[in-house]
Amino acid sequence: MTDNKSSLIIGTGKSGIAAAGLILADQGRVILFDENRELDCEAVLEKVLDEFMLRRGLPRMGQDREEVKARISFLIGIDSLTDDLLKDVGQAVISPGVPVDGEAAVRISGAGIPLVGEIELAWRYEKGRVLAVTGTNGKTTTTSLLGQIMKRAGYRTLVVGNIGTPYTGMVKETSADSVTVAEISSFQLETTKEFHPVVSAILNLTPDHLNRHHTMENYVRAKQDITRAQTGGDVCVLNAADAYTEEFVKRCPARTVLFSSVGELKEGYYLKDQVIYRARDSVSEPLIAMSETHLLGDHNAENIMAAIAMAEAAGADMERILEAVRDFHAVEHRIEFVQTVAGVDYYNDSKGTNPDAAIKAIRAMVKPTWLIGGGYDKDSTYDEWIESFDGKVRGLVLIGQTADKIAACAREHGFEAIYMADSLQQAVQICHDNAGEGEAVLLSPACASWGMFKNYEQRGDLFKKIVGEF
Ligand code: UMA
Repeated sequence: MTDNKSSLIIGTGKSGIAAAGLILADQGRVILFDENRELDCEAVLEKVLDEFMLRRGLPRMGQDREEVKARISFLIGIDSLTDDLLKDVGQAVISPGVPVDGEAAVRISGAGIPLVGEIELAWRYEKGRVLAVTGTNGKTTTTSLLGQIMKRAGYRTLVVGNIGTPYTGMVKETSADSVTVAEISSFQLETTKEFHPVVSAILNLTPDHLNRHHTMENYVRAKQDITRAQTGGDVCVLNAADAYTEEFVKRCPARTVLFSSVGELKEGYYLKDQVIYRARDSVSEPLIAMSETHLLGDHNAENIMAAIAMAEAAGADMERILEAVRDFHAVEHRIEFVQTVAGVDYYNDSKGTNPDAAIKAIRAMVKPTWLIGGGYDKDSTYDEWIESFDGKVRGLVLIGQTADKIAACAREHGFEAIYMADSLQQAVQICHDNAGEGEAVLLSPACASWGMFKNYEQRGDLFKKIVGEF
């Protein structure tokens, strides 16, 4: 902070809490703003205080807690943003889920207050190097894998960002020799300016979040902004097989490194007959076969190639890189391969807690699939999910509160292969009894787990246990 004014934190989710903790640890004052009128301010206050104590390495109780409480206040609901109150605000830190063209942001910038994204705020404190991953799909897998690679290659590595660990919460731990591996969403990129990764990657670009970005052009621009502060001394890894990223090669301010899962390259990384090659000066050498890894599918070959390219550009040794790739397992509960039983592949996508996430899982399936869905009712609609089955789903086995609602929706769309189960155990058994060799079973419920389980992790763990017992 440049003066004594407060920082207004827009949004009090994970991002806002971490940003508040960072500013408070720097002796600043924060005003927490949220549009949710039902917000439990006491609970948020406790979380902010815990975050602050954690960042300062202090015990969670004590005098410091009282002192810092005095530097926190709340504004709830859009009407609370009066010009009078905003006079005391020096900057506003906007959470990724809050639209930059929404009423709150417009009101705040209209009052002359600079809007800073959570990533941009963290960047001001960064002491080491940053490797940043964006793209429509595969970000989390690539980020996790790259994090594992950099650790294996001996670097002090922090993994942050959209993956679920706010960058502002970790940045104080960076040092001149540390490497920050960051998953960055299009929402986060809308508000970056100086954020400067030495290596970036745009994995792929297909329409997503268009309700927020309005047009594909805006969405693509936001993603490309990962290179905004990069120069010729930096590297940007791009997918040669993706029309949007391929087109960016000519305009990218950083040196580009390409990968492709669909054709050989003279320079870069490519997949041929399920083997990943590296081509340099038109000479190719095989690096690793997909069969040596625990990941499946060409989309995962792309994630692996991107992570290898980024790590190599960051100076990691190829032996260590390949060791880490061989050891890496899919991110838990996210289209996670469990095992093959009697020729049937079982996948755990318990993290598919909404129709959108579940659609991605169905799309990733390459075999006829027995799908387990249903759970807690969040008032979602299931039409698009059912439409995404696209002839691939052999049977839909339903559990939980939403079972009847989903069944009715499926029938409306002409899908009749529906089975009802009273428990996850019974649902998996139905799949096991019906699935034939060469088929797959996928737990991807499109619903939260609440009501039957504590969280999606518990649901996914039980699924894996049941499969393990077959
Ligand atoms: N809020 C408002 N006004 C709004 C929208 C939200 O006041 O218009 C308030 C809500 O009432 C709530 C808070 O803002 O209290 C939520 O903020 P948020 O939506 O930014 O969520 P966070 O918990 O801070 O989590 C965010 C990311 N969420 C989104 O981008 C929607 C998380 O990504 C990220 O892991 C986390 O920061 C840490 O960096 C999640 C996500 O869904 C996984 N990302 C999207 C995706 O991957 O597709 C982009």
